[in-house]
Amino acid sequence: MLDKNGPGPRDHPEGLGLSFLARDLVKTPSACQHPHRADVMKILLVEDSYLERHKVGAYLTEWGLDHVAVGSGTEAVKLLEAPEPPNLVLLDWMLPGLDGIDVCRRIRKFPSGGAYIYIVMLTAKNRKQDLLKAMEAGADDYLAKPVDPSELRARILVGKRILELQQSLCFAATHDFLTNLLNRAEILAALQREFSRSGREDKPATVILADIDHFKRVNDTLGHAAGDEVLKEVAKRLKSDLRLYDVVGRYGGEEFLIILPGCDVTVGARRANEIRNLVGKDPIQTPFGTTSVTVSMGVTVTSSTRDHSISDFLHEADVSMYAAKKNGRNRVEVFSAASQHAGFGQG
Ligand code: GH3
Ligand code: MG
Ligand code: MG
Ligand code: MG
Repeated sequence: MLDKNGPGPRDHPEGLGLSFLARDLVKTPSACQHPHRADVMKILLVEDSYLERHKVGAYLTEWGLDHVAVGSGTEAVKLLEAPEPPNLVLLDWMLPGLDGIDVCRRIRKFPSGGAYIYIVMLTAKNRKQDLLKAMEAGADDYLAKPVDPSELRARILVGKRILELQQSLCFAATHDFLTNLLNRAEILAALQREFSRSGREDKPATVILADIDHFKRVNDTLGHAAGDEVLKEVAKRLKSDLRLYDVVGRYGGEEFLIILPGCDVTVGARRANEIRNLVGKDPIQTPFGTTSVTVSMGVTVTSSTRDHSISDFLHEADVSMYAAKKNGRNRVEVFSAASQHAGFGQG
């Protein structure tokens, strides 16, 4: 257990807090991770009484639950506003400074788009009007103190189930069902975010539009089901060459959009060519037969000095991708404002 407030050197808030925050620095492109791969539940215990915090923390440790503990509402809000926050909060009502109700209200005002935070209020108060107040402030459940371990465990089980359900729904709403890549709306949202960020920080981002060559032939010769398998494998290969902050999504039927933050046009074109090579290198085996596919790619780069919107960059990537088709397929073309296109041939 990470107790950020307990006494003694092992419980020093900075030391223990750091490892938690360092782990949180690993960002994901979307708030919704694949439900099977995600750490479904991370618990935050907010309790100002050291004895109570220690007691509840000991239960959580005994049940093998990933958790961190703090002793004030202010610390809780700070942790919840950091990247990859805990998603189930056991929240004491009476706290110094920000109390449990204040924390609830703050959590519910967080910008939408983050993962849902499930709140269980822990309190000695048990009058009906208090319950209503907690629920109105945004609490999902309520547990009377002193905490009974069986009741606590039951409440946590319900919370876990709700969080799993929420994550499945969130993943389904933001990802393509066939390839598990980001869907069109999400990759466009990621492009918008990256475009704003690259403008703010004055750093380029490479945008790549990749289209499978002669994909219709795969469907025509091996069947639509084989085509689906090929799309899944191409998606896997596209993803396998990306860094932590790169994003890829299914833009259309057999078209994919890749965003490489921080890559200028030279690096972006080189990386596009590496990805292109990787996709076409090995044949793809499907239960319906083996085939090989290649991709044509159009590359452009965002820049704060050009008066462009994201649809302009998408248009540039599209124009370049069509130039790659025209120039023989299985190649990368880079958009250039001066000549419209500069070639980046087969490798
Ligand atoms: P080009 O090299 O010019 O891109 O040729 P192409 O055959 O890839 O392009 P075209 O636009 O003629 O055909 C795209 C094909 O992709 C047609 C469509 O049936 C197929 N397709 C789109 N989405 C899916 C899908 O989800 N599954 C399968 N199996 N096929 C799909
Ligand atoms: Mg208290
Ligand atoms: Mg196409
Ligand atoms: Mg195609």
